[in-house]
Amino acid sequence: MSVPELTPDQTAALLAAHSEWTLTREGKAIARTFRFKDFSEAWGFMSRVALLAEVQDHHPEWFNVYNRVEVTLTTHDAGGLSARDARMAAAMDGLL
Ligand code: HBI
Repeated sequence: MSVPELTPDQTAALLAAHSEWTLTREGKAIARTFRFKDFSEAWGFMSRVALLAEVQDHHPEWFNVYNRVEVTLTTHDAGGLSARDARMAAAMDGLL
C-alpha cells in the first residue's frame, strides 16, 4: 500500500469536480458509464484511454458492449481511491 488513500474530504472534492462519476464498492472506487454513437467510437475512446493508462501506469477496470463502456476506477496499491483515480477520471472526461 505505497499509495495514500484519499481522505473523505478529498473523495468529496473528486465527486464534486466529476459529477458523472459515482462512488461504489463501499467508497473504494468510482464508476461511470460512457455511451458513444457506435462501437467504433467506444473502441476509439478505449484505445486512447489505454495509451494514457500505460503512460500513467494506472489501469481502469471496464466492460464494453457495442457503444457502452462501463468504467470503474480504484487503486489496488492504495486499497481504495487515490489521486491516480482523480487524474484518470479527469483525463477520461477530457477525452469526450
Ligand atoms: N492500476 N488501477 C490500478 N491500480 C494500481 O494500483 C495499479 C494499476 N496499474 C499498475 C500498477 N498499479 C503498478 O504500480 C503495479 O502495482 C503493477
